[in-house]
Amino acid sequence: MRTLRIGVIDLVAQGPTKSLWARVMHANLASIMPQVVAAWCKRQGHEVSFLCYTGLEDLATLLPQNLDLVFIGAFTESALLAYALSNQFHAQGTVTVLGGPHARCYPQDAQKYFDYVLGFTNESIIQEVLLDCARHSPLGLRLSAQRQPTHLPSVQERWELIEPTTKKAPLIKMVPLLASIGCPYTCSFCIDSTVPYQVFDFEATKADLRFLLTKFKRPLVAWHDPNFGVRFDQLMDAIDDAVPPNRIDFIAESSLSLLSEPHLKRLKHTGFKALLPGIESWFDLGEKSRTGSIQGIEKVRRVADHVNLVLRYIPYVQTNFVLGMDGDSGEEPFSLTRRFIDLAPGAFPGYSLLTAFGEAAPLNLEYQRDSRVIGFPFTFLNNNGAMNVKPLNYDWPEFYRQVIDLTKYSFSSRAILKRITGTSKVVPKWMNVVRAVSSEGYGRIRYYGEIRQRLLSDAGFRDYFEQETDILPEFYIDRIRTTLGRFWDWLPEGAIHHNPNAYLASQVGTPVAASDEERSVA
Ligand code: B12
Ligand code: SF4
Repeated sequence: MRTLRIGVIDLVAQGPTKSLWARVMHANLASIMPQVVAAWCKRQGHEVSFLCYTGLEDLATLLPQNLDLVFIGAFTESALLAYALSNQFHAQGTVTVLGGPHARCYPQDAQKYFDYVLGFTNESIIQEVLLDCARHSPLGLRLSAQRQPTHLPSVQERWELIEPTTKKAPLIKMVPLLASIGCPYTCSFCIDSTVPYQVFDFEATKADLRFLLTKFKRPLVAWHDPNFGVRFDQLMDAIDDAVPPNRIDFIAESSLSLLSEPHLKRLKHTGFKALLPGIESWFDLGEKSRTGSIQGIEKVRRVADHVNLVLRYIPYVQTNFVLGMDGDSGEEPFSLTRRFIDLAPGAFPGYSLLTAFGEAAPLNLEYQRDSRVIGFPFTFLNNNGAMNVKPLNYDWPEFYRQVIDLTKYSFSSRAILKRITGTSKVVPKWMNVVRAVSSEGYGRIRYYGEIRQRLLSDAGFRDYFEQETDILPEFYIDRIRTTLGRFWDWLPEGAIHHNPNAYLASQVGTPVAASDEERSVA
């Protein structure tokens, strides 16, 4: 096979930006898989250029002009940038491949703009793409392994890709790692609810951690495991075997059900500094927060006690909530969350608007069957730019009123002050304030306020939310144009729109073209 000139782009940004958040944090949000794909291509002897695009780089000059093939990793919020880039690369004769959350969630749409759209990706899938390396039009090929990969190239092998990315982060420098993949829980809204839990080889994890100790005085590791520590003792034994106590700072997403006091003691001893447990709802998903069938105020008290316990051991805690779930109705879910903020003032509340990401989760089929999914452009599908599921128990202005009140309460001066006193260390205190006064806190209050105002005053805007028209309000088109900057000119015709019910259509046997069928490779 001839040596290919390959580019791999990890899209962290949605377009060019100079924001402070992008400068400080974007490089810390880099994904692992684009590095893995680049390493697999190198193993095959190809010439590989790698770029983590944080929005600050000049994409045109950083990658060679005459690439044979380019891999792009993208979340749905960056999908339109990915489509524009693919279009630009096609114009130069480069074959394009999309992987990552967007490819998994919206494969039918992505096929229109890429030559290959990858689901679960292992080394053989990449080899297959490299061997074929051809334009596929009008629909790209969908390829997926039958399961998630069982091993990944080591940090040492990927170091030449990791190092330039961490260098872009001026203050905090996180290195992402994965000790496991999938999840044994079955939260019906989650992409991992149907992905079997599997642990990577503990010896490989140990080797990665030992290697990082040779590269940083005090490494900061962000575990990307969907649910860290399911096989808690074995994993912690492995970490403790490789790393002296408290020599590496760790961050992880974990469910409260895994965070018992003995586990917390151990996590503290090992060096865990931040945990992000999901609470999601006061009326649903009790198994995640160890509250079983308990709901409402009783659940609030239990969870607040538990989170306060976590805060005694771990300096930074973010509690994640999903707003607008079907189990919620009226004022109560929001007032309960306000109560929780009073009872556990040290935790940073992370809010997501209910979002059905294409075929991510089984629950999305139900929403599509009930015609409740709205085709907001991908740019806004990041858990807060738009809620693309029509709420079951709220009308839109009322829902946004509740969300705005809750956000204001969460980031009021009083709550910020209580959060400062409720956290023990300087960096967490600082992080809590910055996040509250930045786009995440104050910025969202402004944004949601504008949406609500338009819902009340602009009939066309409201009609779009009520699914009475497909005409996308100018407001959204303007924002996409601003977000994409110079890439707007490369956005393929029609890319702003997608079929919000494509998942359902694929399930009920809508006829598909031959190249539309997904081929599974073991
Ligand atoms: C860890 C994680 C994060 C981390 C790390 C993100 C990162 N850059 O990887 C942090 C906390 C930073 C994060 C942030 C966000 N996240 Co997140 N995150 C996850 C989580 C929990 C695990 C994902 C993971 O790494 N799995 C392990 C990998 C190996 O498996 P995988 O993702 O299935 O990938 C496979 C294939 O997709 C493919 N693949 C993946 N990438 C690539 C790239 C290429 C080039 C190729 C060829 C293949 C390929 O290979 C893998 C192996 O088969 C998932 C939820 C979950 N339970 O899975 C959400 C999830 C991915 N996040 C999500 C979202 C929405 C976000 C945010 C937009 C939230 C926000 N508002 O800030 C941001 C976006 C950040 C960004 N732009 O980079 C959504 C994505 C939905 C979508 N279609 O876009 C998910 C699915 C959660 C959800 N709400 O359902 N997230
Ligand atoms: S515990 Fe977390 S990762 Fe696991 S299925 Fe539920 S939401 Fe998904």
